Amino acid sequence: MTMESDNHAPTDDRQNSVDDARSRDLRLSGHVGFDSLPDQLVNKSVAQGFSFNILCVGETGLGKSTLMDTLFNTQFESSQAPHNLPGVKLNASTYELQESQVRLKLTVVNTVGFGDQINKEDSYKPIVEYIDKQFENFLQEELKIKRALHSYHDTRIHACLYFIAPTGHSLKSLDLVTMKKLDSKVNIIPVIAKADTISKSELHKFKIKIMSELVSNGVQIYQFPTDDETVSDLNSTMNGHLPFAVVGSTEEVKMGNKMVRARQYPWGVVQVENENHCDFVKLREMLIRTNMEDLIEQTHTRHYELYRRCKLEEMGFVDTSPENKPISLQQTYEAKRTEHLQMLQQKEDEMRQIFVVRVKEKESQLKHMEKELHERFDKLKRDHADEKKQLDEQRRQLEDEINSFNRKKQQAQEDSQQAQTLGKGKKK
Ligand SMILES: Nc1nc2c(ncn2[C@@H]2O[C@H](COP(=O)(O)OP(=O)(O)OP(=O)(O)O)[C@@H](O)[C@H]2O)c(=O)[nH]1
Ligand SMILES: [Mg+2]
Repeated sequence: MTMESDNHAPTDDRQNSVDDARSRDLRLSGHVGFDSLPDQLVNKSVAQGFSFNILCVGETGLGKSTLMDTLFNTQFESSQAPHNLPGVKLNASTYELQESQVRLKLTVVNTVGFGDQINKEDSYKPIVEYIDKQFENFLQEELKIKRALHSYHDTRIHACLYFIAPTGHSLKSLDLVTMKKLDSKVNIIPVIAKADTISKSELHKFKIKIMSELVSNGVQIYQFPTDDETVSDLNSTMNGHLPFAVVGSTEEVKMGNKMVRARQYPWGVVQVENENHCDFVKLREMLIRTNMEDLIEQTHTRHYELYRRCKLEEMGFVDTSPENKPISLQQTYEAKRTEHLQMLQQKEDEMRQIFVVRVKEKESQLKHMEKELHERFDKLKRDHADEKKQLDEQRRQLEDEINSFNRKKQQAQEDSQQAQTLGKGKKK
């Protein structure tokens, strides 16, 4: 056993980095027991059970449900989708499966009506929305004060089986657009559906064509991991077989003295689990038996991480300041809070100013109106006085006229009386 001694009293800084700097290899003198940690982990995981979620994207009637039934050797509930739906819908069903002691909560999500619309421009949207919604649900659970992640039913999509129609030509633009939109959100495993309908040589060319189209369009499909040396050879060989050409069938046919799952034709039998007939076994091996855990891990560490990062950045959280100094969540929160309060204060001030301006405006308007009223009143008073003056004048003139008329009338009367008296005197 080797032990280094350090007599220097550690400073605070050194204390912080002390764990890394001082970690030393020690040999144990006897059995301690922490070598059971992996077993403890396995037992705990087995007791907890596992969740796995598969999304099947593909045109109506391409054999999605049949392949799922074939892969899990069971009969999931499914019904034929009509071809006249106005848009794409997603249909999720969850099942509890058990094999030996291992419980698996499996969710199968199917696209319904995919590829059936005349305008397929928005076909990818419901799929992207569904995937994002599952990420969002997980993020919300993670951000809760009282989290229950150990009992949380994780519905994030771990694998997306993308069903390509066995045309033998090339990928449709719908396939390329959809895969491009999904590749940063989910592990895509492309499969050529109903591969029994295409000849061997055509299939070979078709596979090469598909892969080159995916590469030239920058579509990232899931690569089986090659870093773990126990499976690196198998996985790298399988990466070379992508996209898997699959055949599904729940029908059993007698071959020799064994019943095998197959599709029977007038000219022969296509055996689902025969590697010379199709890649079904390869798909099952890769998806379920070798890389299920990696698919779950990649979903969490790559796709969910990206969603989480974008979402938190959108909300204004950052890890480093513009000066490249680390910022804690609390600092960001405090800064955001101060910013928010300042904004509120600013808004309040602005509103107060606007209020004051409005009051002033109203006041001056009222004053102006009052002034106008006064002016009108004064004018009316003046007009009234003028009118009165005029009327007085007219009355005076009238009175003068009446007086002069009366005088004239009296004069006339006096004159006529005089004339009468004079006339009588002459007659006599
Ligand atoms: N030739 C061939 N036919 C298949 C294969 N898989 C399924 N079929 C047939 O294709 C038809 C549709 O299969 P489904 O599994 O219902 O297809 P689906 O994609 O789930 O259809 P929807 O859910 O209605 O969109 C059925 O008649 C199947 O028997 C296959 O690998 N090869
Ligand atoms: Mg179906």
